[in-house]
Amino acid sequence: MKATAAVLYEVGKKFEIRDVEVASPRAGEVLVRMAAGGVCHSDLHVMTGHLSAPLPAILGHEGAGVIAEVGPGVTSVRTGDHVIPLWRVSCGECEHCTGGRPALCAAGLEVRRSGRLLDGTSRFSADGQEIKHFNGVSTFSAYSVIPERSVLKIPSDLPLDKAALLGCGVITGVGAVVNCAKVRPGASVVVVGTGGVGLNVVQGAALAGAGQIIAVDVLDRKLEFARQFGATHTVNASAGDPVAAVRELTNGRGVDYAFEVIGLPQTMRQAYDCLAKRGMCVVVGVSPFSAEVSVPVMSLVFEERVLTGSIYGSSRPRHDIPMLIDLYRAKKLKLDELLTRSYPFQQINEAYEALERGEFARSVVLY
Ligand code: COD
Ligand code: ZN
Repeated sequence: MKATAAVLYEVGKKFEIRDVEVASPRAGEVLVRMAAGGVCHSDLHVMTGHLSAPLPAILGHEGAGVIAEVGPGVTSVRTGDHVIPLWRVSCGECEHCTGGRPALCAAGLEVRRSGRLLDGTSRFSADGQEIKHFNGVSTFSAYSVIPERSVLKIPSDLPLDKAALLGCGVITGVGAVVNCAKVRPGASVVVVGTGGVGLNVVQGAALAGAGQIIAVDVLDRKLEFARQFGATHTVNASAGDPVAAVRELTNGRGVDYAFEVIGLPQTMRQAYDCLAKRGMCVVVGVSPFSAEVSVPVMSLVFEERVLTGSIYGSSRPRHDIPMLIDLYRAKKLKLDELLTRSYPFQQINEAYEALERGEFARSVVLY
C-alpha cells in the first residue's frame, strides 16, 4: 500500500513529505494507522547529526494509532485495537528483559542500529530504494509496520493525541525519577532542561513527593511550564551560573537528586555539580558517540556521589504505562497540560522548527 510519510534523506535537511510504499506486515508484525506522532528532541538530534541513524529513514518514536492489519501469528492485538508503539523492542528472554530493564535488550539496540525490523529487512521503500525504520516504530508515517512486541494495547476511550505522549516523553521522564533515582519523599531535586521530557521529570518528582524541585532552563517560557508541573523554584541558566544559583537555593548544601535532560556534557557536569553529599545525578540526555563527561574523583569517594544514566525511564513499559494511564485518569498525571500545541502532519517541518525555538511544552503531528 502507499502511505504519506516524512522521510529524512540527509543530516541537515528537512523532512520530505511524500508517498512511500509500505509492505504488508510479516509474521509477528502489525500495521498501525497512526493517529498522532510526538515531536521529541531525539528525532531532531538525528536531523542535525547530534545522534546518528541509518538514512534515508522515517523517524518518529512517540505516537499512538489503531491496528489496521495483523501479520501471521499475531495474538496479542487485533484490527481496531488502539495502541502505543514502544520504541525499544525487547526479546523478553535475555537477562535484561527478565531482570526488569527491557530497554537494555540487545535486540532493541540492533533494530535501532540497523534501521530494519527484527528479521533484518525493511517494510518501507520509495522509488525502488529501501527506506529505513527508526527504532522499529517510525511514527512519522500514516501507516507503519511495527513488531507485535513493540505495540502496547491501550483503552480505546483515551484520546490518542495525549496517549501518544506516554510512549516516550512521559515514561522517560517520570521513569527516570521513580525507577532509576527512586526519589524519596521530601528529597530535593534539580532538573536541568525542562522541555517535553524534563517537564515529566519535574512532575515525576512531584508525584514522588519531593520537597524542593528546582527547574533550570534557558527559556522563561519553559520555567513557567515547570511551575505548572510542580517546580517550587526556577533558575534561568542564561542569567548566570546555574550551579551557584542551586547552591544558594539549598543554603549551600546542594540537592539529593539532579537530572540532566538536554544532552550536553556541559549541562551534565552542571547537574552533577549541584549535588549534595550522597546525591545522585541521572543523565537522561545523550551526546554524540565521542563525547565524554568528567567529574572530580574526590567527590565520588569522599562525598559518595553517584553519576548514572537512564534510558526509556529505566522502565518496564508494559507494566508502567498502564500505571501512568491510571494516574492520568486520577488527575495526578498532567497529560492535557503537556500537549500545548498540535500540527497537521503536513506541517511537521514547522513543528520541528518550533521545537528548536522552544515554543511549546510538547506537541504532536496529527494525521
Ligand atoms: N541550560 C538549560 N537548559 C537548556 C540549555 C542549557 N544550556 N540548552 C537547552 N536547554 C533547554 C531548552 O530550552 C529546552 O527547554 C530543553 O533544554 C530541552 O527540551 P526539548 O523539549 O527541546 O527536548 P526533549 O525534552 O524533547 O528531549 C530531551 C532529550 C534529553 C530526551 C533529548 O534531547 C535527548 O538527548 N535524546 C537522546 C536520548 C534518547 O534517545 N532518549 C530516548 C528517547 S527521547
Ligand atoms: Zn523521545
